[in-house]
Amino acid sequence: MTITLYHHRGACSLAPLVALGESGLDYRLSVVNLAGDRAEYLRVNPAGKVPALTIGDELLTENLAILYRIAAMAPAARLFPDDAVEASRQLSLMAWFGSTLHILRRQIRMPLRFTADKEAQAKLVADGRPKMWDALQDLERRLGDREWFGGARFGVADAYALVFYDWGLADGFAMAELPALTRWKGRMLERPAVRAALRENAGPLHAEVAEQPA
Ligand SMILES: N[C@@H](CCC(=O)N[C@@H](CS)C(=O)NCC(=O)O)C(=O)O
Repeated sequence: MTITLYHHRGACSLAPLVALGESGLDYRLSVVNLAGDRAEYLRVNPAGKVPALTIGDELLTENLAILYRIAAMAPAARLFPDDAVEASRQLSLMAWFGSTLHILRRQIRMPLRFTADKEAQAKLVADGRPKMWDALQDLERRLGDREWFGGARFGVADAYALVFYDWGLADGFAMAELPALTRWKGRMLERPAVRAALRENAGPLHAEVAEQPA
């Protein structure tokens, strides 16, 4: 069955791109340009958002579900815990990524999604930036002294967290002031699949790996 990931460079679809690389699964990458004509992509995913994963004729959307599915399709890669307690903690973390970090990012980068009122948009951005910084500091605390968001080993939660680290850099937050995340980012960039995914992306981490040998 053909697996295809639909990705927009610089978008949250970086997470499944990293996860697919780590999984060892065979997949096709389809890079879409959400800033351009979406007509063709809307035939694949009528919601028009990325990521989308197609598995044969099936369309799967939402990062949380896509990451879980990639891990389930590649059990040997051990990208998601088998243990129910640890699995529930990972789901809690990734649900927070989607419900809080991602929505704050939308607030500060796409306030038009919330209101057409220009003054209200400026207020959303101004109010959202300190909240985003608080959330990034929370991300730092959640990692704490663990090596990986995935727990004892790298997992799909790490692939997802990389999106918010990269966006933090892109949005001018002082990521270097977050020591645990900075060390984790160094470990992430040592992984060949992470570097390969970042080469297909856009943004600060893309620029960092683009200069390095594969
Ligand atoms: N909850 C969805 C969010 C997907 C999402 O909003 N993706 C953004 C890119 S990061 C997108 O496609 N934006 C285009 C749009 O909203 O039109 C998920 O986690 O997969």
